[in-house]
Amino acid sequence: PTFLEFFYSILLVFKPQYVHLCIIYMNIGIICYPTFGGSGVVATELGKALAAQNHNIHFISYDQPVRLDAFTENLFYHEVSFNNYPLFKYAPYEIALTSKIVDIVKVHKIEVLHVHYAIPHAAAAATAKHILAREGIKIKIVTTLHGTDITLVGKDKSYEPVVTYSLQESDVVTAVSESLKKDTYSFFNYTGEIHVVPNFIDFQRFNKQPKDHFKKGIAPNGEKILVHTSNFRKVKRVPDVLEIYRRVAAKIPAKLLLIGDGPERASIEAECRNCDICKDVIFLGKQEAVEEILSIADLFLIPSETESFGLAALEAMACEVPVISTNTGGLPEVNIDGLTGYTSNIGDVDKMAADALTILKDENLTQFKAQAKKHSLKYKLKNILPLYQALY
Ligand code: GMT
Repeated sequence: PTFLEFFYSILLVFKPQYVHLCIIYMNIGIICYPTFGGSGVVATELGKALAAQNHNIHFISYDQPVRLDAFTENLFYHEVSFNNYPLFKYAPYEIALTSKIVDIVKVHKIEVLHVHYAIPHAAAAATAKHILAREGIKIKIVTTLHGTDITLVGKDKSYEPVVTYSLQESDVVTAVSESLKKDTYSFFNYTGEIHVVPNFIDFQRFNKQPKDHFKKGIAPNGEKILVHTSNFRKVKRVPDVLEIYRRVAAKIPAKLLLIGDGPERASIEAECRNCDICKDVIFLGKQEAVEEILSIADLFLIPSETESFGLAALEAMACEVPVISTNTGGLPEVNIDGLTGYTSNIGDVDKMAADALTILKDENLTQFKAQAKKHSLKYKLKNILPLYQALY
């Protein structure tokens, strides 16, 4: 390594909080899904943190990212709009995105494109890179894999050639957990390096807040409060959440709060209305201030079939809420079995309920809460941001 690289590595290890001082401010394009999903949240929070360090950040997406809520002079949003002509059966979003990337790179002198999610973002970035190269403009692509792009979409053989090509065309590939890195190597013919950069938390926001009045309203008789947050897709196994809750509520007074919305919600809610637990299960829908609800929770349930990291679990832990999860994907890297909660095989609702009851015992709960919080601190923004900056 050069002297500067050596100096930088030392700084990164021992004083990561000062790393930004030796970085030249860059023009960075961030391409992400704008929705409530974890990949959009990570991309947006990352962009905001980079802008706070004086980089110029340009978000490119089809809608304003949900967490991009405040004005900053060096943070921009460029909407990808496209017309669907009668000839097109499907709107050509990827082509509109590619053209937008080319335009923004030229106008704003973007040096690095950080794309979140392989399909179609990394593929569009790769095409844009080639178009720009023909005009003598060089850009670098950092692709971050978030999970479903690899574990679900990527496994669909019809997407495999494009995902492999997108990985090969990226200058840097990152994955959010060791598990996702392993899956990527096993599903795709990609031999380049994959850097693991986990999800992170902004502890200024995700902290246990004094919300006792709110807790009394939900659980007036001191019932334990169980919480689940998701996009209600099949992969989240929300029926397992209800089964775990049913077993817990049979033993101790408890309430269940369900946050989020998605394709499975209507049927699950309808089914819930017809059964005995209905009055103690509250569907809250999409919520902005998740941290306020987590602040009154005693236990977080995430029995997903696959989860590359589990940002929702980490957000819960940051608010001192222990976690019951499956042991799939990156979840065991986040939820440490026996310390921050418990992990189980997919669908083993009996064990998950028994573990939940163990955690909720008054003599155990305080310790589990403290351990969950302590472990979550490993993922503070200050620790993770320099890892991306070093890659840029
Ligand atoms: O959880 C989801 O279904 C949303 C999904 C997404 O693509 O936005 O989240 C994925 O990325 C998050 C951020 O890296 C991870 O924390 C989630 O674990 C991951 N979801 C799955 O793997 C199912």
